[in-house]
Order: sequence, then C-alpha cells, then structure tokens
Amino acid sequence: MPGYEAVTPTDAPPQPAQSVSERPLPLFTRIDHVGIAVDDLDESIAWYETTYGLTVFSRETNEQQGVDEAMLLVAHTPVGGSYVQLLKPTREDSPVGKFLARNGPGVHHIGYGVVDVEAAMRSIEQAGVRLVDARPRHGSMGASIAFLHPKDTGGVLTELVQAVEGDA
Ligand code: V0V
Ligand code: CO
Repeated sequence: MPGYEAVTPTDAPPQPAQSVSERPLPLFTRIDHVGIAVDDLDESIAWYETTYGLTVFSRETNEQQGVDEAMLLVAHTPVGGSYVQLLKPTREDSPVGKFLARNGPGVHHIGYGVVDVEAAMRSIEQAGVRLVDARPRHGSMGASIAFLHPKDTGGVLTELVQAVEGDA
C-alpha cells in the first residue's frame, strides 16, 4: 500500500480542468528541462556525467539569451525529451550573469513543454501573468521558447518550450 492517496483515479486519464474563462487546460505536456546556472560549464558537465551518468545531448551558444549551454538527457518520454540544462553566461549583463552574481550557482528556471507556444502565451497572459517575451524566441535544439515573469509565478522563472516536430 502506498503511503499516500492518489488524487487522480488510475483507470481514467486526468480530466482537463477548465477555468471560468474556458481556457483549455492543462497547458503543459511535460517538464522539458530544469535550467541550472553554473560558473564553469565543462566542470559542471563532467560532474553531471560522472555523478549521475547523464550524457550531453546538445551544446550551443545562444547569443540572444547570453548563454553557453548544454542539454543533458534525463529521459526520452512518449511526449518528448526531458533534460537538465546547464547555463553559463556569455556576459555579465545577461539574465544568467545577473542571477549568478546575485545568488551564485543553482536552479535558474523550469522549462515546460507545450504543444503550441503562441497559444500557451495568450492563454497565460489571459490569466494575468506577465510575459517576458512578446514573441517566441529561439531556444535550445531549435525549440520556440517564451519566458513568464518570475514576479507573477511565485518566484519561479518559467519557460514555455515548443520543441521541434518529432521531439514535441
Ligand atoms: C531574476 N529574478 C528571478 C530570476 N532572475 N527570480 C527567480 N528566478 C530567476 N531566475 C528576480 C530578481 O531576484 C529580482 O527580484 C527581479 O527578478 C528582477 O531581476 P533582475 O535580474 O534585476 O532584472 P531583470 O528585470 O533585468 O531580469 C529578470 C528577467 C530576466 C526575469 C526579466 O532574467 C529575463 O529576461 N529572463 C528570461 C531570459 C533568460 O533567463 N535567459 C537565460 C536562459 P527583486 O530583487 O526585485 O525582488 S536561456 C534558455 O533557457 C534557453 C535558450 C533555452 O532553454 O532554450
Ligand atoms: Co531554458
């Protein structure tokens, strides 16, 4: 017997909860990645490889976001991949640069998978959450991404991720 009570009946798929404004919910398909700010990318990659046995799935520089980043695969799921994203700033005056200076290394953001990033942005805006991005941006591995302001999400910088076709 598990020491907890399941909230969702196991023999039925979870029913989408509809808000009063009839926004189609839920919006998220999975946790796409957890973004972690690091001081040294190579050292951090080596630590994740040797400690957890994760492997680098992609590595790129995103000048617009001011990051050198590596995606380490945790699992392929039926609805797409799930990753740890290690982030090193390319300049001090960037979101991750400022975060590191203020907090040191640690969890920076959570990226949730969505089917349609623009639809998700409109829906979340309707719920009164400020978007950092007015339009989707280029994200890791060709994804379309958009950030929600942490001041409207209980202090959690939140990223919407529409992965490229075939990894959605
Ligand atoms: C800042 N704040 C955070 C935070 N970063 N709170 C929680 N989590 C974070 N990661 C808080 C900070 O403590 C301040 O709170 C307030 O927000 C203002 O922060 P700031 O750094 O002084 O000022 P801003 O407004 O210049 O920057 C905050 C935002 C910025 C969120 C707007 O970080 C941003 O645009 N982030 C989105 C882009 C991003 O993070 N890119 C890097 C990952 P107090 O002191 O006022 O209370 S790129 C990525 O993930 C990619 C490419 C991908 O996945 O594919
Ligand atoms: Co990210």
